[in-house]
Amino acid sequence: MKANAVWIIAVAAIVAGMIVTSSGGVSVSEEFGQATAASMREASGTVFDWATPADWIVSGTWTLKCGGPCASAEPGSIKFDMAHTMVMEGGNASHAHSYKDFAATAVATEGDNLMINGMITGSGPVGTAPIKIKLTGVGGAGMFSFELPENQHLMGEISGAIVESDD
Ligand SMILES: [Cu+2]
Repeated sequence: MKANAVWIIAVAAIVAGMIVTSSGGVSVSEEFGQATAASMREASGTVFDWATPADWIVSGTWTLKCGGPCASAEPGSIKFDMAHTMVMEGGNASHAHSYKDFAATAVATEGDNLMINGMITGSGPVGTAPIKIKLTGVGGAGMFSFELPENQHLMGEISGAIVESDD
């Protein structure tokens, strides 16, 4: 009986050690594949916000691919795509915009935030315009926003979420 008890304690100790070792080595950020503002190479997510001057509901998706860490990427290697619908309260005047030919001019990081400025061409009355893209809280419950500061069709900062980000 005594020998069996020792054997059981020894096995239990080994199993407990294996459990501690296997769970102790993986950090939460690695397990979920989330990037930091400094290491992030690509991200994608949603746009969902109100826009002025009319009461437009803007809803869509975006994708950012930097071909390396965005924070240190050459502006020429940064690809950004976006498409969204615009619909007035009550479901009127529904239409869509797609964007192409993004050309980054500046990239900056500040803590968990990543800012990219550039030019983009949006379909319809958006046209070719400067765009400011902001990813805040990269690595956590991150937010996305864009602004077309010189555009009259889609005014103000339009927000959304970072759904996925990868190193
Ligand atoms: Cu529109």
